[in-house]
Amino acid sequence: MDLDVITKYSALHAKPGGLILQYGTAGFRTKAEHLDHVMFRMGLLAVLRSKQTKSTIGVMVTASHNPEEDNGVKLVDPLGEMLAPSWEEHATCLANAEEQDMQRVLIGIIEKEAVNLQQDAFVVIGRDTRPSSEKLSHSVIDGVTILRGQFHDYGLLTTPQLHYMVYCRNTSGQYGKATIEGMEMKSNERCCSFDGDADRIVYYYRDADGHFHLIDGDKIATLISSFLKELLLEIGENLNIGVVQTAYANGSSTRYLEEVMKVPVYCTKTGVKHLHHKAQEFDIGIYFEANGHGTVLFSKVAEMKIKQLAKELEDNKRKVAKMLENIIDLFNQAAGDAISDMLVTEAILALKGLTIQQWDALYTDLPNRQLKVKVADRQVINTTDAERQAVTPPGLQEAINGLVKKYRLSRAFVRPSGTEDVVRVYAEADSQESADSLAHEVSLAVFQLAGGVGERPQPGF
Ligand code: 16G
Ligand code: MG
Repeated sequence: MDLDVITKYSALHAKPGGLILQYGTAGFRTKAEHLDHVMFRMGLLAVLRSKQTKSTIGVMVTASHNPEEDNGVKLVDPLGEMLAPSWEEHATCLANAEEQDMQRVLIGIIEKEAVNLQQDAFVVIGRDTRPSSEKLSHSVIDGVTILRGQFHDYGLLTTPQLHYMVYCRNTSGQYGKATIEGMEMKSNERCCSFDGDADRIVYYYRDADGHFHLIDGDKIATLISSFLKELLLEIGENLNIGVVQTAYANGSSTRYLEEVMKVPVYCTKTGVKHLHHKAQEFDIGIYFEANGHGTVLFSKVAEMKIKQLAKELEDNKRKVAKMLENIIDLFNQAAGDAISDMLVTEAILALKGLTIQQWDALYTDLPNRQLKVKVADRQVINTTDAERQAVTPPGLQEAINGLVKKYRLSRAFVRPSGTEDVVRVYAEADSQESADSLAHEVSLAVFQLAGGVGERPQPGF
């Protein structure tokens, strides 16, 4: 061990003089700006602990629930547990040693714990999503490498995942496989995902040939609408159902809802508030964006009627009315809610005995493509007809109409994004090739007529 090299590198992660921190309940935590030296030194300490235990040690950079400006670090012991208390003391001493005392403290730990410096060391590192975490985890890595430890940086990881990785690695895979890929998607198995704040949901599966099938908000709306319509038919109740979509709804879904299921479909501007508002006009308003935002709203009148029927009707009809009454409670009528939508979907699939493949087969999505175009000012694009027609800039809608005519079963529209500084382009057609080519041509029209900036849109995706 070259102590001079360590001292030299330590100075690059210099400790603010006089700063005293404690390895507390869950490691060190304080303002991120005060933690660089702690991270470097915990990298050193993890290597020593790894050498001593002849095991992989974990280092997690996180301050859990603390405010964003804070950060923290904790070490994970060989069986995935928290660091042994005697080493917590070493951690505190090492973190608090002034620069000139660092070497001495380090040697003290090596001697006290009889660390064999010839032993190999391996450290695994994880971090949370705080803006400061990436840089701080690099300081940990600096500490590990300067002591010639090997490492694997998992990047973003939950804390329990890191504990799990350490445990798996130290038990030669007996406890489990040290992998973060999450679940394994077996063929034809039903899967679903939520977005980060759990207000969107999509289902999907991989078929026996390995093809991925996405079951989006449109198909969820279709499943729910058909189920509710069937129940209403069974109890002979003629409540007014409406399905609300946006221009992003796949053309096949709209056609299926209108022509096969015979439910009226309405199109609003993109954004939950627009769909929600429209859905309030019906006894039962089913709204979903293709991207998975959605729920079902029941008017007070509908709710009362269903509750009354659940009391009045008999036998099977009563059961059906009761089922409707229960499903009202399962929906979150305040806003689309991935968890409640999943429970509704699971209940419907179970009650109808439907597999995900049967559900998927209700209709086949038209191939489609979405693209973004950068323009100087996206507000030059104004739309009407629920964003399906561009009113300005002049000539743009005419150009789109001309392009759409070249393809079969085609449709395209453009709109300024409400969340990013781009113009979004959507195109669908009878084949993927056509949808891709139409989207590209429309992008070029936007670029030319709406003040495109940077490179012209290129074909190919
Ligand atoms: C927001 C909207 C979502 C919409 C998306 C469109 C809510 C809660 N979320 O995420 O409904 O689909 O924006 O984004 O309203 P864009 O305007 O960038 O295409
Ligand atoms: Mg969301």
